[in-house]
Amino acid sequence: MKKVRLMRSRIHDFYNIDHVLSKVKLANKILVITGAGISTSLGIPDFRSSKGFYSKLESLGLSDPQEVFDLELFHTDPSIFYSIAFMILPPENIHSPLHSFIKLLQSKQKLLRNYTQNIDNLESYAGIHPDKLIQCHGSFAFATCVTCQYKVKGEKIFPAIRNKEIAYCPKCNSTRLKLLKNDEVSYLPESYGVMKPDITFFGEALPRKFHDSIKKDLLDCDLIISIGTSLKVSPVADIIERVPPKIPQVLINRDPIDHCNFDVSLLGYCDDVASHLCQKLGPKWNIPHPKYSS
Ligand code: CNA
Repeated sequence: MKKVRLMRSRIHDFYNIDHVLSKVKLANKILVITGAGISTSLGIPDFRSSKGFYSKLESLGLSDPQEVFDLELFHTDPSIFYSIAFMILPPENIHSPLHSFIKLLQSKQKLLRNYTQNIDNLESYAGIHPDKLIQCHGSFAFATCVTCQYKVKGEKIFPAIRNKEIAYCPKCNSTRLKLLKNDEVSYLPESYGVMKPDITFFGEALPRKFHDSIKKDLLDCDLIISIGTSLKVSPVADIIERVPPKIPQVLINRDPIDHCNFDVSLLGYCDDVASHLCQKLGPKWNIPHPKYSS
């Protein structure tokens, strides 16, 4: 476990790990914000760390790695996304101890909502209830045809992703092939009949569920815990700014976050920090460690 370090305090009576422990004990409406860091222990790279996804893309010669998730570029050339998506393809039936920690908060009736920026859908394997979960940037759970909106389970397009091939819509593909054969290719958009995973690209609106919930949850919550995110992507990053000042805010992250004013920052690997907290919270706070779901 990396050393737990305390940073600046926002309000006077909430500034150390003991305060976090007592607040977790008392709270019953915890708003948990999560990001890629809660899945890195399973081998899924995050985006912005030195060994993250973006650094890998840079070595592939992409000038701005975020372009891979640009909606316009996807329509112009879906092969770019499909050539690298295998790198972030989520494993199935697996979750981290940190996912178990969130599930434990839910089981103890303490979880108001988990706002996750992750697209790996691992929260569902951990048993986070759909009502308790906002997948702010969508997920790989489903994929939709950009032409006819036909929807399939995400797993259906995983083989194509693994093979670095574009996944085509089972309904539109025969028309696409016919049009191509008839030499009408110049009229055919590159993305005709292409399946797009239901993840939110830059240039797309966040799912409605996010906007419907966040306003009320900010008024209702009694503790915010932000875990494994650099908080660099709006509007999720803005949640922290919008929290009423009386609500204590805790960060659990490997690296410090300097642009937000958390009351307490517990710096370290989130699985370890969560285990440490649970150990201190007592014997009824056991988080299961096996990473595979039963
Ligand atoms: P990010 O910007 O890459 O930040 C990740 C943060 O997590 C960094 O601050 C790291 O210090 C921290 N971190 C990494 N590993 C650990 C760990 N084991 N314990 C604690 N902290 C750790 O990623 P964000 O989530 O902030 O950015 C939002 C993007 C990332 C969303 O749009 C996601 O869709 C996207 N993303 C998701 C996944 C996934 O679903 N697993 C993977 C990669 C990227």
